[in-house]
Amino acid sequence: MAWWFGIKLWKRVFLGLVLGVIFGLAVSQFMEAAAAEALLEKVRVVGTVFIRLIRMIVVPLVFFTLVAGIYAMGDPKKLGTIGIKAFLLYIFTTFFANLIGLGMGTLFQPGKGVDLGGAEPKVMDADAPSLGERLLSIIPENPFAALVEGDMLAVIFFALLLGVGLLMAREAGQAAGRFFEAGAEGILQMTHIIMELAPFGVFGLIAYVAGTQGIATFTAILSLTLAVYVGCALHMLIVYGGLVRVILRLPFVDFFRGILDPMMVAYSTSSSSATLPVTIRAANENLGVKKSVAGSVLPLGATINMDGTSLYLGIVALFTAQAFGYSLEPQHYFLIALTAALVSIGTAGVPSASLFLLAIVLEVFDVTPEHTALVIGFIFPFDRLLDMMRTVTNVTGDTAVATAVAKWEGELDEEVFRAKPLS
Ligand code: DAS
Repeated sequence: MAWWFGIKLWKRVFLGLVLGVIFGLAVSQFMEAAAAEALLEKVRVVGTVFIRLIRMIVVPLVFFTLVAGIYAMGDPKKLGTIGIKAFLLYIFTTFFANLIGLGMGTLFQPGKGVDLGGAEPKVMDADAPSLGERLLSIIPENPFAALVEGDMLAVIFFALLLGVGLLMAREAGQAAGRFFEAGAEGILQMTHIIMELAPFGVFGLIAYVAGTQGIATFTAILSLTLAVYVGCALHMLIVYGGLVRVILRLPFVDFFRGILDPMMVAYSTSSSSATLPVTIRAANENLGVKKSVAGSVLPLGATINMDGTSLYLGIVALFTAQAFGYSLEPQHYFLIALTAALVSIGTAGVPSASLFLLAIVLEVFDVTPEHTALVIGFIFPFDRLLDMMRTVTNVTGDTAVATAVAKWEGELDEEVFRAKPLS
């Protein structure tokens, strides 16, 4: 068995992913439907166990690493500069994500000639909170309720303030600061244990998706899938690769090699927040991003920085205009980009979260509620495929911003960045 642990973790996870696709497609091709569904449900259980385990540590991890991260800064003013630099980089990278998204939507014309008439209309839940309500809910009325409900934005807001409070308490805050640092370390170590299950969990998740969605999904929305996959790949290579290589003067390959684990987990779970423990561990242990930055910028990014989502929403908006024949004026493109960026800030880091906020973007060029329901109904069965790629992009963007902020703040250990990842 030692040989198994001798293989790098990301290779084991990748093996799980590839075998999962092969197994899922084989089962759906060669077994009769009911038996195949029953078998895939059983295999999926391993994936569900894995997802529950990493979800279990997300809220305590974010709370402990954020308080410990702020406390490790030693100076509340540092939080300000780190926050401002991170936020400016979020805007900078999202701007390019929107350009690429609208470019892909125009280039691939994914909606041309697509007949959505047969789709089962899907109306989003009318009581979804508006963007304004969502932004106001960042301030928790009861932080313990926010922790229990896993309301990430509220947990982040409270943890930021608590960290600053402990810093201002000086000696009186030391014991608590150390408590949160120890707690964060302990929970991060739990990630190591949980990640040993990743290859099997990813196998179960992907086998189910491949077996139930099958190759047919690709053909049904091939051009939409291609537009999203090519757009996300270009964004990651050019924008994040360019940020790391050209602006930070750091080796491009070492960056992507250092985040293969979180990229695999993001692709398999389609959830930025479920991937967060792996993202924090990889940024800290493989890229040398110190805890003060990894513990503050990454939880924030996993919640409000979603370039893949913004890129995807732009493409789906053009898909809708092409499929139903809405003519777009130049200002519509700008408004689609702006709204997609805002919606991506409000998107939760969970599977298919942004698909149900699509209506906000489609309102920009007065898409009828019927057409909106038809588009969501058409994409929903396949959205997992698109969500996997946009979530990888979201997580990669968070890590690129954390690396940049750490480098600019002198909180990046370049020795570690350039070294081969250990696990
Ligand atoms: N799946 C979301 C995430 O976790 C992104 C989305 O739904 O667009 O990042």
